[in-house]
Formats: sequence, C-alpha cells, structure tokens
Amino acid sequence: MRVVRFTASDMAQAMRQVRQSLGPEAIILGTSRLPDGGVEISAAVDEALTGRAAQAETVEALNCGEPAAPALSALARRMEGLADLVSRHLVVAEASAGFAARPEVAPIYHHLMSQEVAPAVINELLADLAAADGRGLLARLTIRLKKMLAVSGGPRLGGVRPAVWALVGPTGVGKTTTAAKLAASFALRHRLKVGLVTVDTYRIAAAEQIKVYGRIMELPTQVAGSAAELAQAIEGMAGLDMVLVDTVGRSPRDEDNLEELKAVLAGVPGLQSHLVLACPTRDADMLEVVQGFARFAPRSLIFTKLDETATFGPILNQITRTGLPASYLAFGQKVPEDLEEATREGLAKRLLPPRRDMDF
Ligand SMILES: Nc1nc2c(ncn2[C@@H]2O[C@H](COP(=O)(O)OP(=O)(O)OP(=O)(O)O)[C@@H](O)[C@H]2O)c(=O)[nH]1
Ligand SMILES: [Mg+2]
Repeated sequence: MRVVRFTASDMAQAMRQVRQSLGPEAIILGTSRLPDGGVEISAAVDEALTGRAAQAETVEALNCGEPAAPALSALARRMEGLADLVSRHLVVAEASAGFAARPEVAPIYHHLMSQEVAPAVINELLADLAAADGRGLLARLTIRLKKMLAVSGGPRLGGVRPAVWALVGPTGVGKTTTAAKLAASFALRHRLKVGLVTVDTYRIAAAEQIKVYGRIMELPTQVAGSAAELAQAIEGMAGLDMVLVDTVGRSPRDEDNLEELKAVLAGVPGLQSHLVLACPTRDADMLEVVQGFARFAPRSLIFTKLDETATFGPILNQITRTGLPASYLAFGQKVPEDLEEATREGLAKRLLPPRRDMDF
C-alpha cells in the first residue's frame, strides 16, 4: 500500500487530485486543515488490487519493500491487512463527516451506504456533487451513476462462428441455469443457432442437468472432460452461431483447480469467459472471486440472484473495480424468463431510492 499526501485550496479540489492520481479505489486515511487555509488529504491505494502506480510523493516509511525473512514477510502482510482495515474505517468516518453533515447530501449518502456501495465509490459519486449547492443533486448523481455503470449487453458475433462463451465462477452461483437462460434467449430472441457444452464432469448429474435443458430447448449438447474433448465438441458444432460452455464451480482460493479449468478452456482459441457472480455475496468475498477468476480474463460480469437481495451496491463496486461491464442480470430460478440484458437504467434504478422517497 502506498500513502500519498495531496494539498489543495479546498476539499473538493483535493479529492479530485486523489481520484486523478490514485483512481476510485483510493482510501482516505485522514484530512487536515493547513495554516494557510488550504487542506491536506492523506490517501492510499493498494497497488496489489488496482495495479495502478501512484504518481505523487510517497511516504517512504510505509513503503518498506519486500522483507527478506519469511516470518517478517508474514508480519508485513498482517500489518498491511490491519492498515487496510483501519483505513477503511477511517474513510467511512471521513465520508460520514463530510457527506452526512450536509443536509442536502445526507439522505442520498445514507441510501448509498445502506446499498453497501464502497466508500471509495461513494466518494467518486458524491465528491463534486456534494460541493455544489444541492439543487438538482439527484439528477446529476443519476447521470454520473449511469456513466459509471458500464454494460455490454447482448451477444456480439464477430466473423468467427461459432462464438464461444464460457460461464465461469464459484460454486452454486447459477452458471448452469444462466447458461440455459442465455441459450434460450440467443435462440429465441436473437434467432441464433445455439449449442450447449458442459465441461463439468466433476459434479454428479452436472452433465445430465445440461442435457435436460438441451432436450427441452431442442439444442445440441455435448459433454467434454478435457481441452482436447472441448475443442472436438466445438468443432462438431461448426455450423452454429454460438456455443455456451458451462463450467464446474470452483472456489477463488483453489489455485490448482482454477488452473486446471483454465487449461481446459484454453483448448478453444477465441473462447470468451464471462464471470458469474451471485448478488447476495458479501462485497469483500465478491472481490476475492473477481481476483481469483482474473486469470480467465473475463469479458463481462453476469450478476445472478438479484431476487434474493435488496442490496445492489456490490454490483457497482465490482464494475468500478474491475473496469468490466455487466452483461446480464438474473433474478429468479425460472428458465428462460428470469434473465435480462444489463442496462444502465435498470442498474441505476435498483441502486437509487424509489421515486416516492426522493424528497432530496
Ligand atoms: N433465486 C435465484 N436462484 C437462482 C438463480 N440462478 C440460479 N438459481 C438457483 O441456484 C441454484 C444453483 O444453480 P446452478 O445453475 O446449478 O448453479 P451453478 O453455478 O451451475 O452450480 P455448480 O455447477 O454446482 O457450481 C439452483 O437452485 C438454481 O435454480 C437466480 O437468479 N435467482
Ligand atoms: Mg453448474
């Protein structure tokens, strides 16, 4: 973690500098007023998470490099974890002090907090808006929110057919169900010739699950247990527009099995992975999933089980952190109907308070 100090004549300018230099993941460690009337913000960014290097002055004392001994290294990691925890609390305190104290901003600030939007993302959303006089705040916030909510939507087929989409993600998030919903949507709505393949030969009845969906929708289905079998299955579907590959659920911490799955999917050049995330998952756990599955270089995020929660902040948090667009949203167990293409409007509506509560 790198700690950087920013000075400016007012808080809004200093916050802008923080975001420009360190990005939306910046964590505010503290603020203070300078004798000349300006303000100073100490902010930090975890480069391991963002891969972004800070441009400004670094406080060397906290940036002590890789210690030699393993015991020291473990201690350094624990210290870093603690520093992160403390800084997260500080940023909440800082944001609360700033936004909660302003009557015109406080209701929307509290709403975003209750939606579990990450403090760094709230700062990004509200910083400049909060500096204004409060008029038209919600309208400006909605515009900014929609800008941040990147979406990719429906299937984009290039010259190579079939386009191959693999749904990857942790166990039980709805990969198989979503693959079936997508297959139905692509076949019925987009009138594409669609096939289904599962590479889940691990879970009992996984192959049967996909075959049943294939039978009901009258789509060709295949089971593949290795990179070579997957490549062969896709070759056998050469006349189709689109093939959906259902994969075995894996823990983001299970390095070996994730690498094994990666090797299987590598059998098909041009295959696109899409990461499936279940909305009721805690934000910190979702972040771990995103990090663990980064090795698949996913093209989009698919959010499922929206019907099982009323807290949608983690969707915005993951889009902001990863820079990946949301492509589809699933909101129930019914195949094919409980699925929609992600839109900025649909996501913003879920994140903002209902209209009747918008008296700010
Ligand atoms: N409420 C709700 N349930 C869902 C949704 N999507 C899937 N499910 C349910 O979640 C459970 C797991 O779904 P699967 O599609 O088998 O999940 P998976 O990710 O393929 O699971 P594994 O292959 O075991 O890793 C099933 O009971 C589905 O009906 C959704 O959007 N909302
Ligand atoms: Mg499955």
